[in-house]
Amino acid sequence: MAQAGVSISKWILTLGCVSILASCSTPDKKTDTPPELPVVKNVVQVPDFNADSTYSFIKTQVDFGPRVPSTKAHEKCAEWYINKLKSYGLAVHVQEGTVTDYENRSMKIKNIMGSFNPGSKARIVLFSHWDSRRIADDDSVRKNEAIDGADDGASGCGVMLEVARQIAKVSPQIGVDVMFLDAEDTGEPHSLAMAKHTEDAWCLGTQYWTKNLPPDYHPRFGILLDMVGAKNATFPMEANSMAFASDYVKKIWQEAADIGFSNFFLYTEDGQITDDHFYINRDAKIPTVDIINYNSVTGGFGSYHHTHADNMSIIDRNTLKGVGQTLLQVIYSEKP
Ligand code: AHN
Ligand code: ZN
Repeated sequence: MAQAGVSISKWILTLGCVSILASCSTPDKKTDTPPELPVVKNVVQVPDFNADSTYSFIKTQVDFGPRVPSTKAHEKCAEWYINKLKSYGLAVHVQEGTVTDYENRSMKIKNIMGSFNPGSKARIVLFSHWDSRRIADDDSVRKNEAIDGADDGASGCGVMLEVARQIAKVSPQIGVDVMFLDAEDTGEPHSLAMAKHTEDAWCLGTQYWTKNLPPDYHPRFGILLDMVGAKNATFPMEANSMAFASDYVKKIWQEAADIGFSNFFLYTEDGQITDDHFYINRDAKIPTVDIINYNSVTGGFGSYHHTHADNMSIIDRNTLKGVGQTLLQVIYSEKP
């Protein structure tokens, strides 16, 4: 029903434009050449992204406790994602694996993919890591305790769940995957990184996935969400995204500008971040853009980053709305 409503209103809008033009043309001059039609931007009906719903999805994740691999909270949260995605009618595939971190700690991981319209060749994929960091190495207190990761982990996953909830109600024209990547925040603390800096200590879940990709998986492009919920967040055009997927960066930033979110999506190139998208671009060859809160002028990542301040109090519905509505805009304007 909802789908029919959308296509009908699209027709009404189109016919409306044509009839206005027809009535404006001078009736006395009979000519064979039809009046020149102005270029009207495609009118797409885009659902309303709900920031309250997203906020509650983030809170549910945080309430499980830090989602550190090989903990009870991690296990419970995985179950919750799976049930949630199934409840929206998405096909769910769970990739299980074992990875080891920079100190040879072994952990069981789950990369969880929800697929809307799995049969469609034309598709795009959203990514976010869902694990939380096991240490608060950038804090001055309780450095050895895991963080809530309300922004670093839960925010992107909350946005993906809300996207899934929306596309379940009104079908976009393309297939959409939402991928919950595990074990991203596994890198060494700065103290160790000085001595033996290994960039590949991060993004272990993604590195596992890119080495064990689903067969014949070629989505058009990907969008990684990393720390997309903090108050006054800013998302620069990040250098690795520009190197691998600049056309998609421009497309997404343009959609954001069109609907009034240039306060979040800055037209400045900044940062070069080894994030999940780096491996997805380089190894899986899916052009993927990182939407990440980063600003080199104000110190890089937010001051809450990898501290206990990364809790629900920094999450802002305006930021969630800016990101989520932009994503829906991108998804619903994508042609098969
Ligand atoms: C590096 O610092 C090399 N990558 C950080 C990516 C990250 C960590 N995003 C969230 N937490
Ligand atoms: Zn992190």
